[in-house]
Amino acid sequence: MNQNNFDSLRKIPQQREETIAAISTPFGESGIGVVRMSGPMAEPILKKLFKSKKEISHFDSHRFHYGQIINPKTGSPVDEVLAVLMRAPKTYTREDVVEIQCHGGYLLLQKILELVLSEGARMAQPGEFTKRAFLNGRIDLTQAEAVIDLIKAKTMEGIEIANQQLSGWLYRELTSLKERLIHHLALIEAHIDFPEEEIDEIPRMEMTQDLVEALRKITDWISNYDEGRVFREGISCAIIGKTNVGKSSLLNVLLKQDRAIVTPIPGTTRDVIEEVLNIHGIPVRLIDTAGLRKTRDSIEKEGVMRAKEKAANADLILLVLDGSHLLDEDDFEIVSEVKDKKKVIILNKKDLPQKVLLEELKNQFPDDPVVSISALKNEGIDELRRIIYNTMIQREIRISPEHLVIANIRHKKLLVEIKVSISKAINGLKEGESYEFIAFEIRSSLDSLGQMVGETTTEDVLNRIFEQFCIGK
Ligand SMILES: Nc1nc2c(ncn2[C@@H]2O[C@H](COP(=O)(O)OP(=O)(O)OP(=O)(O)O)[C@@H](O)[C@H]2O)c(=O)[nH]1
Ligand SMILES: [Mg+2]
Repeated sequence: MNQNNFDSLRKIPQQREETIAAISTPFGESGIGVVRMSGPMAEPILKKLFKSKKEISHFDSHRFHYGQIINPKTGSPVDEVLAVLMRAPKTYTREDVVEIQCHGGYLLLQKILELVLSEGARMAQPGEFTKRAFLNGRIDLTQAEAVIDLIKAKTMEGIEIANQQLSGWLYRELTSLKERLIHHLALIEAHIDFPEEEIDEIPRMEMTQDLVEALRKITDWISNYDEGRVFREGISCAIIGKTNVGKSSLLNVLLKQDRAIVTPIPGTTRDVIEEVLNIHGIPVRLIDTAGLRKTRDSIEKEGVMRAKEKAANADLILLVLDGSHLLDEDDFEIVSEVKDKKKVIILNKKDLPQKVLLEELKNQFPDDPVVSISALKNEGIDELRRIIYNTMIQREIRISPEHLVIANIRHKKLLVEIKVSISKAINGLKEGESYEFIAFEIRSSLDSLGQMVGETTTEDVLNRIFEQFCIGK
C-alpha cells in the first residue's frame, strides 16, 4: 500500500526545541497556583530561579523540592514554592516538564511566569502541552480531544464518555480496524502488482464477511452519536410563551433557586437569562426569555426580538401556556412560530381552576409531549424533567468501558466516510468489481481512519482542535 498515507505527522519536528511555559491554574485567587514548563530548557531555567536551604546540586526526577523562587537579577525572593522536575520521557508531553507550585495570587503567578520567560522559555499557546503529548506520540488525536472534553464536561456522564476516550479505547478499536483493512489491502495489492505470479486466489467470501462485520461495528458506533453528543455538548432549551404564563417561575423551580424575578405584572422579564442545569446527566442550558407580545415599549421590544432569536436557535423549546386562562391569539401565534421545532408543551398553573383541558391540548399537539405542571407549587416538575430527557435521548446508551460512545462530530463524519467506503468495497467484492476498485475504497477508508487518530490529519484541523483548549493544558 501507499506508505505516504500513514506518514505520521507526529514524526515531523514542530520547533520542539523551544521550551514553552504557562500558568496552568485559573485566573483569580486560589490556595496554590501552578506555572508549568515543557522542553529542553525547563531544567536549566528551574535551576536558575530556584533556591533551597539544602544545596540541590542534582534534582531528583518526579519529586517535590521545597525552596524559593528568586529574581536572579536582584537575588530577592519572589515566593516560597514546591517545584517538581519530571524528566523525559515519562511526562505529560514526553519532554522535560517542570511545575512550580506557588501561592495562588495572580500577580505572583504572573511574576514567576515573567521570570521563566525572561530566562528563555516562550509563552505556550492554548493546548500546546497536550499538542506536544500528541506530536510526541504519547497519545493519539482522539485521546487529546478527550482531554478537552474532560475539562469541559458538565455532568458525570460527560466525564465518563471523555474518560473512556482518554483511556484509548476508541484508538485501540480504530487500530485493530486499521490492521484488518491493511491485511486485506495487502492481499489485493499483491494481486494487482503481480497478476501473473502464483499467488493464492483472494478469499472473496471471507474478506466480504470480515468487512461486513467491521461495517456492523461502525454502524453501531455512528448510531449512538446523537445521544453521545447530547451528553458531551449538552442542549440549549428556551422557555417560550406569552407574558405572565410562569416562564420565570419555571426556570426558578427547575434550578431550585430564585434566579429570575417573578411578579404578577406582565412583561417582567425583559432580558434573556441563561443558566446550566443537569437533567439526568444532560447539561441543559436553560434560557428564560421575555414574554412574547406586541408592545410599544422599546426595551420590551428588544427583549421579544431576543426571545424569538433564542427560540429559533434552541435545540428544544419549552412552550409554556397558562391553564387557568383560555388560550388566545397571542398563544396561537407563538405556537405557529415554533411549530417546526422540537418542543414540550407545558400547561402551567394546574393548582388554579383550569380553563384548558389537558386532553384537548394532547389532541392539538399529537406529535409533542404535553405535561401539566404548577411552577408555583412545584408539581409535575419531575415528570417534566423526565420528558425533557426522553425527548433528547431516543435510545438509552450504556456508558461503560465496553460500550464505545461517539460524541464528537469530527469522529462521526469520518466514521460515515469509512462506512461509505467499506460498503462500496463490500458491494465491489460481491459484484466482482476489479481489484483496483476494491483497493481504492479500502485505501480511502484507511485515509479517514488516519485522520481520526491524527496520523494524516492536516495542520489546519489540528490547530482548530487545540485552539479550543485553555492555555496551560
Ligand atoms: N397559581 C399559580 N401562579 C403561578 C404559577 N406559576 C407562576 N405563577 C404566577 O404567575 C405570575 C407570573 O409569573 P412569571 O414567572 O413572572 O411569569 P413569566 O411568564 O415569566 O412572565 P413575563 O416575564 O412577564 O413574561 C406570578 O405572579 C407567579 O407567581 C403557578 O403554577 N400557579
Ligand atoms: Mg418572566
